[in-house]
Amino acid sequence: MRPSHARRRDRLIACGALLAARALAQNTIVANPEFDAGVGISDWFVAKSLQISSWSLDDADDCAGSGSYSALALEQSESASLAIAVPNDCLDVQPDAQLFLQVTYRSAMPLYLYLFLYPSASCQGARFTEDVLTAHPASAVWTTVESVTTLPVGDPVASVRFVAVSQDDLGSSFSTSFDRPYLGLSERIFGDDFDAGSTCRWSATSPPP
Ligand SMILES: [Ca+2]
Repeated sequence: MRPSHARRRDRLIACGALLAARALAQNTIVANPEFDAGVGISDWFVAKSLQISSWSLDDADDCAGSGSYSALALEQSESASLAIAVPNDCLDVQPDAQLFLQVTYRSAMPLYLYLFLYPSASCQGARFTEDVLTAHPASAVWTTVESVTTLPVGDPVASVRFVAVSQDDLGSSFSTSFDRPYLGLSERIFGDDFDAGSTCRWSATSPPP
Protein backbone atom coordinates (compact mmCIF):
# COMPACT_ATOMS: atom_id res chain seq x y z
CA MET A 1 0.00 0.00 0.00
CA ARG A 2 1.30 3.44 -0.87
CA PRO A 3 2.04 5.90 1.94
CA SER A 4 -0.94 8.06 2.83
CA HIS A 5 1.03 11.24 2.17
CA ALA A 6 1.80 10.07 -1.36
CA ARG A 7 -1.85 9.28 -2.00
CA ARG A 8 -2.87 12.65 -0.66
CA ARG A 9 -0.26 14.39 -2.81
CA ASP A 10 -1.43 12.58 -5.94
CA ARG A 11 -5.01 13.59 -5.30
CA LEU A 12 -3.99 17.17 -4.65
CA ILE A 13 -2.07 17.24 -7.90
CA ALA A 14 -5.26 16.19 -9.65
CA CYS A 15 -7.21 18.90 -7.86
CA GLY A 16 -4.54 21.51 -8.47
CA ALA A 17 -4.63 20.88 -12.19
CA LEU A 18 -8.16 22.26 -12.20
CA LEU A 19 -7.27 25.52 -10.54
CA ALA A 20 -7.46 28.75 -12.46
CA ALA A 21 -4.21 30.65 -11.91
CA ARG A 22 -4.44 34.23 -10.74
CA ALA A 23 -1.80 36.54 -9.39
CA LEU A 24 -1.96 39.26 -6.79
CA ALA A 25 0.57 42.06 -6.81
CA GLN A 26 0.52 42.43 -3.05
CA ASN A 27 2.69 40.86 -0.41
CA THR A 28 0.01 38.91 1.32
CA ILE A 29 -2.72 36.59 0.26
CA VAL A 30 -5.44 35.45 0.38
CA ALA A 31 -7.96 37.93 -0.96
CA ASN A 32 -10.79 36.67 1.18
CA PRO A 33 -9.11 35.54 4.41
CA GLU A 34 -11.93 36.31 6.82
CA PHE A 35 -14.79 34.65 4.96
CA ASP A 36 -16.98 37.62 5.73
CA ALA A 37 -20.69 37.69 5.08
CA GLY A 38 -21.42 38.56 1.49
CA VAL A 39 -18.09 37.21 0.32
CA GLY A 40 -18.41 33.63 1.49
CA ILE A 41 -16.07 31.08 -0.04
CA SER A 42 -15.78 32.78 -3.39
CA ASP A 43 -12.11 33.00 -4.47
CA TRP A 44 -11.60 29.46 -3.14
CA PHE A 45 -11.28 26.28 -5.10
CA VAL A 46 -13.82 23.67 -4.02
CA ALA A 47 -12.99 19.96 -4.46
CA LYS A 48 -16.57 18.83 -4.96
CA SER A 49 -15.71 15.18 -5.55
CA LEU A 50 -14.07 14.92 -2.11
CA GLN A 51 -16.09 17.17 0.13
CA ILE A 52 -19.12 19.36 0.59
CA SER A 53 -17.88 22.91 1.12
CA SER A 54 -19.93 25.81 2.36
CA TRP A 55 -19.73 29.15 4.10
CA SER A 56 -20.51 28.96 7.83
CA LEU A 57 -21.57 31.63 10.33
CA ASP A 58 -19.14 30.06 12.81
CA ASP A 59 -16.28 32.59 13.01
CA ALA A 60 -12.94 31.80 14.64
CA ASP A 61 -13.12 35.04 16.67
CA ASP A 62 -16.88 35.12 17.17
CA CYS A 63 -16.86 38.17 14.96
CA ALA A 64 -20.29 39.32 13.89
CA GLY A 65 -20.56 39.58 10.14
CA SER A 66 -17.78 37.10 9.54
CA GLY A 67 -17.77 33.33 9.12
CA SER A 68 -15.52 30.50 8.04
CA TYR A 69 -14.95 27.89 5.38
CA SER A 70 -16.66 24.65 6.37
CA ALA A 71 -15.87 21.34 4.70
CA LEU A 72 -17.54 17.99 5.21
CA ALA A 73 -15.10 15.33 3.99
CA LEU A 74 -16.98 12.57 2.21
CA GLU A 75 -16.55 8.93 3.18
CA GLN A 76 -14.05 7.03 1.02
CA SER A 77 -13.94 3.26 0.65
CA GLU A 78 -10.36 2.68 -0.48
CA SER A 79 -8.50 5.88 0.25
CA ALA A 80 -8.14 8.63 2.81
CA SER A 81 -10.97 11.14 3.15
CA LEU A 82 -9.96 14.77 2.68
CA ALA A 83 -11.17 18.27 3.52
CA ILE A 84 -9.24 20.77 1.41
CA ALA A 85 -9.02 24.57 1.38
CA VAL A 86 -7.18 26.04 -1.63
CA PRO A 87 -7.30 29.76 -2.44
CA ASN A 88 -7.24 30.64 -6.11
CA ASP A 89 -4.73 33.38 -5.27
CA CYS A 90 -1.08 33.00 -6.23
CA LEU A 91 1.99 34.68 -4.69
CA ASP A 92 5.02 35.50 -6.85
CA VAL A 93 8.31 34.87 -5.04
CA GLN A 94 12.09 34.86 -5.38
CA PRO A 95 13.73 31.40 -5.49
CA ASP A 96 15.15 31.63 -1.95
CA ALA A 97 12.19 33.42 -0.37
CA GLN A 98 11.15 32.87 3.23
CA LEU A 99 7.40 32.35 3.48
CA PHE A 100 5.03 32.66 6.40
CA LEU A 101 1.89 30.53 6.45
CA GLN A 102 -0.84 30.80 9.01
CA VAL A 103 -4.32 29.35 9.36
CA THR A 104 -6.89 29.03 12.11
CA TYR A 105 -8.68 25.69 12.03
CA ARG A 106 -10.91 23.31 13.91
CA SER A 107 -10.96 19.72 12.75
CA ALA A 108 -11.76 16.19 13.86
CA MET A 109 -8.68 15.06 11.92
CA PRO A 110 -5.07 16.26 11.64
CA LEU A 111 -4.26 19.26 9.48
CA TYR A 112 -1.45 19.51 6.92
CA LEU A 113 -0.18 22.76 5.39
CA TYR A 114 1.28 22.64 1.92
CA LEU A 115 2.82 24.90 -0.65
CA PHE A 116 2.41 24.24 -4.32
CA LEU A 117 5.59 25.43 -6.07
CA TYR A 118 5.55 26.74 -9.64
CA PRO A 119 8.44 27.52 -12.04
CA SER A 120 6.65 30.52 -13.57
CA ALA A 121 5.00 33.64 -12.18
CA SER A 122 1.26 33.63 -11.49
CA CYS A 123 1.31 29.86 -10.80
CA GLN A 124 1.64 29.07 -14.48
CA GLY A 125 3.15 25.90 -15.88
CA ALA A 126 3.55 22.44 -14.41
CA ARG A 127 4.35 22.71 -10.74
CA PHE A 128 7.23 20.98 -9.02
CA THR A 129 6.54 17.69 -7.34
CA GLU A 130 8.10 18.93 -4.11
CA ASP A 131 5.81 20.36 -1.54
CA VAL A 132 6.45 21.63 1.95
CA LEU A 133 4.50 19.93 4.69
CA THR A 134 3.80 20.68 8.31
CA ALA A 135 1.42 18.54 10.34
CA HIS A 136 -0.86 19.69 13.16
CA PRO A 137 -3.07 17.57 15.41
CA ALA A 138 -6.84 17.38 15.36
CA SER A 139 -8.42 20.13 17.43
CA ALA A 140 -11.92 20.45 18.86
CA VAL A 141 -11.48 24.20 19.34
CA TRP A 142 -10.31 26.94 17.02
CA THR A 143 -6.50 26.80 16.88
CA THR A 144 -4.09 29.06 15.02
CA VAL A 145 -0.94 27.44 13.62
CA GLU A 146 1.95 28.91 11.67
CA SER A 147 4.68 27.55 9.49
CA VAL A 148 7.81 29.46 8.45
CA THR A 149 9.43 27.98 5.38
CA THR A 150 12.40 28.82 3.18
CA LEU A 151 11.95 27.65 -0.37
CA PRO A 152 14.32 24.85 -1.38
CA VAL A 153 17.65 25.95 -2.85
CA GLY A 154 18.12 24.80 -6.44
CA ASP A 155 14.52 24.86 -7.57
CA PRO A 156 13.74 28.01 -9.60
CA VAL A 157 10.47 28.69 -7.82
CA ALA A 158 8.69 31.77 -9.17
CA SER A 159 5.31 31.51 -7.46
CA VAL A 160 3.51 29.54 -4.78
CA ARG A 161 0.03 28.61 -3.72
CA PHE A 162 -1.10 27.74 -0.21
CA VAL A 163 -3.09 24.58 0.58
CA ALA A 164 -4.61 23.36 3.85
CA VAL A 165 -5.70 19.73 4.05
CA SER A 166 -7.33 17.75 6.82
CA GLN A 167 -7.22 13.99 6.38
CA ASP A 168 -8.49 10.71 7.82
CA ASP A 169 -6.43 7.74 6.65
CA LEU A 170 -9.39 5.42 7.35
CA GLY A 171 -11.64 7.30 4.94
CA SER A 172 -14.43 8.27 7.34
CA SER A 173 -16.62 11.33 6.92
CA PHE A 174 -15.62 14.25 9.15
CA SER A 175 -15.93 18.02 9.45
CA THR A 176 -13.24 20.70 9.26
CA SER A 177 -13.43 24.48 9.44
CA PHE A 178 -10.84 27.00 8.24
CA ASP A 179 -10.64 30.74 8.94
CA ARG A 180 -8.16 33.64 8.69
CA PRO A 181 -5.55 32.00 6.43
CA TYR A 182 -2.42 33.97 5.58
CA LEU A 183 0.50 33.54 3.22
CA GLY A 184 3.12 36.26 2.92
CA LEU A 185 6.76 37.21 2.54
CA SER A 186 6.81 38.70 6.03
CA GLU A 187 5.23 37.78 9.33
CA ARG A 188 1.59 38.66 9.72
CA ILE A 189 1.14 41.93 11.60
CA PHE A 190 -2.61 42.09 11.66
CA GLY A 191 -5.53 41.15 9.49
CA ASP A 192 -8.56 43.37 9.51
CA ASP A 193 -11.81 43.14 7.69
CA PHE A 194 -12.30 46.76 6.71
CA ASP A 195 -12.77 45.66 3.16
CA ALA A 196 -16.02 44.02 4.22
CA GLY A 197 -17.22 47.14 6.01
CA SER A 198 -16.76 45.74 9.51
CA THR A 199 -14.69 46.93 12.47
CA CYS A 200 -15.45 44.03 14.78
CA ARG A 201 -11.80 43.30 15.46
CA TRP A 202 -11.02 46.85 16.52
CA SER A 203 -11.65 48.47 19.87
CA ALA A 204 -14.56 50.92 20.05
CA THR A 205 -12.99 52.73 23.03
CA SER A 206 -9.98 55.00 23.22
CA PRO A 207 -7.67 53.90 24.62
CA PRO A 208 -8.58 50.23 24.42
CA PRO A 209 -9.29 48.51 27.73
CA1 LIG B 1 -13.90 34.73 9.73
